[in-house]
Amino acid sequence: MPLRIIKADITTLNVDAIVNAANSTLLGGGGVDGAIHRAAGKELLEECKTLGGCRTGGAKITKGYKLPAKFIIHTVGPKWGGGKHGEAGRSCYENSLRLAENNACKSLAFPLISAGIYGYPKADALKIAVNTIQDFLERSGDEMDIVIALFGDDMMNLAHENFPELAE
Ligand code: AR6
Repeated sequence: MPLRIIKADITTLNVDAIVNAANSTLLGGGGVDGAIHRAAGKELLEECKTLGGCRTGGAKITKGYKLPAKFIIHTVGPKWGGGKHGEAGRSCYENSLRLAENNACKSLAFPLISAGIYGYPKADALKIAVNTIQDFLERSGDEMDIVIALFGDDMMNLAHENFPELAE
């Protein structure tokens, strides 16, 4: 199955690329961003400093350094502000998928962008993620194996409720 929802620490996944839920400086932060920078090592920050930041909804790629993943795709999710940001959420996934495709990635893992510190309602964030990824897979002919890596049992319960056919 080209899209699955799994429970995992994204930094441990052996895939071509993982996506980071970064901020517009691309210089690190808390949440999954902090975990990725800790696991990848100091060289990641050095490369990030050369990128000149990233706008909300955009994406930039670096090497994976000490991670099992070859690449890290850094994207900046929208901050929750009451429901007007669905498009920015979608473009995070679309731009990340495009970068992965352009770098010949065959496997990709996403965290649930904006669903932590940026405060997006988790069920909405998950629907945006699944819908946007499924649209991409349909267009591209299921050429990539994609997982959404969720952190914790509560998040997995949400996945089982909303997308039982995708959740492991
Ligand atoms: N693996 C998978 N998912 C994780 C991991 C992990 N190791 N760690 C956390 N999550 P967040 P955002 C989940 O806050 O909301 C940073 O400071 C987490 O439970 O990491 O987009 C950046 O620099 C949640 O469901 O990202 C930005 O300033 C999801 O990942 C800001 O946070 C996303 O939560 C971005 O906020």
